[in-house]
Amino acid sequence: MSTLPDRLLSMEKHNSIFESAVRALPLPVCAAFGDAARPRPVAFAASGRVLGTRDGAKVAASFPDSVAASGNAVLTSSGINGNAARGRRVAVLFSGGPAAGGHNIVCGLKRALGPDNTLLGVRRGPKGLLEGNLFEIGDADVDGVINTGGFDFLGTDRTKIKTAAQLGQARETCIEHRLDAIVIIGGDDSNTNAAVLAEFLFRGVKADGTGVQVIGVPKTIDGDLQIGDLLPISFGFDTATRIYGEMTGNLLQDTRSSLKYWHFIKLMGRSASHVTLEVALQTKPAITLISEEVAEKKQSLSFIVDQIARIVAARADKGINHGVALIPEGLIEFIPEMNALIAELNDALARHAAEFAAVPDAEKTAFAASRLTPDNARLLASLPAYVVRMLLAERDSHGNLQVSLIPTERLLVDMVKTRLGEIGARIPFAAHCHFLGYEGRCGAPTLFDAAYTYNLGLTAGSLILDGRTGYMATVGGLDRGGAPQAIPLTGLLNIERRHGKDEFVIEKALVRMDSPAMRYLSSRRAAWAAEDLFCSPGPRQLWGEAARQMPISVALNSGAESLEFRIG
Ligand code: FBP
Repeated sequence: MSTLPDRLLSMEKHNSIFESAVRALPLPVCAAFGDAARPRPVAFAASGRVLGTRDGAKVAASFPDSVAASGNAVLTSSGINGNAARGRRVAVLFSGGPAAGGHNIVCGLKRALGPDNTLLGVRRGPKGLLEGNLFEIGDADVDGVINTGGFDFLGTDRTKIKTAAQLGQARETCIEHRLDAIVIIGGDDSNTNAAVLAEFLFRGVKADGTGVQVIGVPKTIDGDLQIGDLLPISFGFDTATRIYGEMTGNLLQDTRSSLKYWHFIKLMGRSASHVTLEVALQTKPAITLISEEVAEKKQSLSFIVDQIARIVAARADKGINHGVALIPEGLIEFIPEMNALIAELNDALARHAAEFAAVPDAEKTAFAASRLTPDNARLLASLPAYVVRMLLAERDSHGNLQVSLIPTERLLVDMVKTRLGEIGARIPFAAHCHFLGYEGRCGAPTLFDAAYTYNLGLTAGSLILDGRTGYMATVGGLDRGGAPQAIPLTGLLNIERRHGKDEFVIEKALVRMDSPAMRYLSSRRAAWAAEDLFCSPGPRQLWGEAARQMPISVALNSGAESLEFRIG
């Protein structure tokens, strides 16, 4: 009989009671794949729906092989593939920030490929592909990671495969490892990369002159990779928002229990506010800022502070000296005057990079200010040192400001405090700041994400065995049983000016003011500010009624009749 210390020892390396239990969790599959216990790959046919963008002609000129092959037609399943390819060697990689459910894509892919094909994992993301860092994935490997969170099985990174040299390296890896296909699991940029790679590898890689297939899979907790009804949400969003929702709910419960604190919570999502919107819909806090609304209504920093101070004061009048404010991570870049300042700073710092690096720390702010227009220099001088430090900090590998490092929540608390002082009345305002970000990216997937990603893996594998390339694997009809489908990547590309250059991109989907989810928030926000109407979504569940919930914003925006998702 084993002792308790033995039992504890046996739980090391991903064998907690929970992890062991979730590995046995059965996953539903779309009816198209047949029996859930032995899903089979499907074949695809054009659905009659053709995609096009405003830059379609330029896309066709730069991606001739891909566009000629797909005709930019969306594909849907035409039934079990009785003629599925065999002997294929397929590589899979993660790209960008982690998102819950990634491991299940690898599992679904392995199941779809079956014993007649070989699945290889690429370690450390796109960089690993360039370096040829691959290993064969066995059945035991996928059994060990199914339904677990994180990307740690393979690792990830943010390398973009863009230059001729990088494309050449990727081709070398394909030749060295005799690859027939690559699956790239990533966000908007990574799927753009997948389109570029699909075109580059379309032909002439193998000795017989044929190419290597490339399939993208849509990932990001930020929720900013959406394509109408074809892709209502990327995977990882549900898990992240449920984790933040639980934590926000707990804080709301604390505010009403201890009756003395405000909590300003910044939520991850560097460009879009989908995460913040979803957490607001789940928890109903007193204040929710939405970056896209701030930009659209051209709200200044001072206006935002005023609005918050007014709500704090009105609640204080009723004896409510507590509350929660939700703040999107990317807010600062959406405030018009801050956006102008950041844009000018980006240019100035890039132009004077060497000089700036040589300037002593104490003189960096003055140096930067001297390179700005008077308005921007004044704005920079008005900001607290802890914000200025981050505004001047090193850009990320793509030249972007690292917004997650800017303590916007602290800036707002400090400014609201000052504004309340100016109002005159002695309004109690004790505030704590939080940043909920990394906590949500690697949690064990919700049932929604676990089932969704397993089916995405089955879809990606099916596309490969059906000989397709240049598509994004998706699953449609998530409230109606689910159906495998494929979106031609070239049908999503547009041209955007980035860092002074025209680039093909898949545009980020921002929160739209006229979306049903945003309209719902707008209709309830005043009531949630006036009194405590919050609710606590609780911990995410994998069994029972609460397990079957899909994101509220996704249900609202897709016109679903309930919050229940249905796959299989
Ligand atoms: P992806 O777009 O790659 O999915 O990553 C999104 C994100 O989680 C953002 O919300 C956040 O700003 C960023 O990653 C942080 O990235 P890093 O891991 O590089 O700190």
